[in-house]
Amino acid sequence: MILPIITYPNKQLKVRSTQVTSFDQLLHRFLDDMYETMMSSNGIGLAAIQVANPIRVLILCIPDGEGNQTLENRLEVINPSISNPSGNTLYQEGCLSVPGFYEDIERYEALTLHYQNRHGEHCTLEADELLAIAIQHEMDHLEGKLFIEKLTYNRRKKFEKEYKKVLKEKK
Ligand code: QAP
Ligand code: CO
Repeated sequence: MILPIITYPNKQLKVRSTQVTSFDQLLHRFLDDMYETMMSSNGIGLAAIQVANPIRVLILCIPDGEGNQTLENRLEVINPSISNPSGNTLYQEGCLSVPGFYEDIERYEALTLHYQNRHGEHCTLEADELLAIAIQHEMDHLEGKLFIEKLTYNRRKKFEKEYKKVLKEKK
């Protein structure tokens, strides 16, 4: 089932998400719905809060070298935390909740991700490149933060101006 995606400036996006404690069929169905929703909107990452569910869940599907989003790269991340962040990198980010706007954002270049999978099993992953960037972007959603909050004053003003146009065109 494809779920509606909440877009800025909806205040629900500011909510801090809470830990997942049951790894049951309800969660599995929700993860499947998130995946269908992300793929149908051409996304590479989605946090549960973006579909109005404030739980510490995010999914990712980073395209391979040929630009294909394969099932092998499908990643379901529950109750994540990060260790060993290193380096810095700039990437032009976007967000399904801020459609039509892209801007360079600074992130760690590499990190270790600790998380639980859909069965509640504890997992660890070494991430770099786009995967590391996407993890940081999606984990910000769990804290109620959007990438546009990392913009400088002037770039934020540029965003507000451009986004007004996006909203007008959608009406
Ligand atoms: C987060 O973002 C991300 O504006 C995932 O019109 C972004 O999937 C992780 C999208 C950059 C790493 C680097 C955005 C689709 C998708 C739009 C997305 C749009 C259509 C964004
Ligand atoms: Co986002």
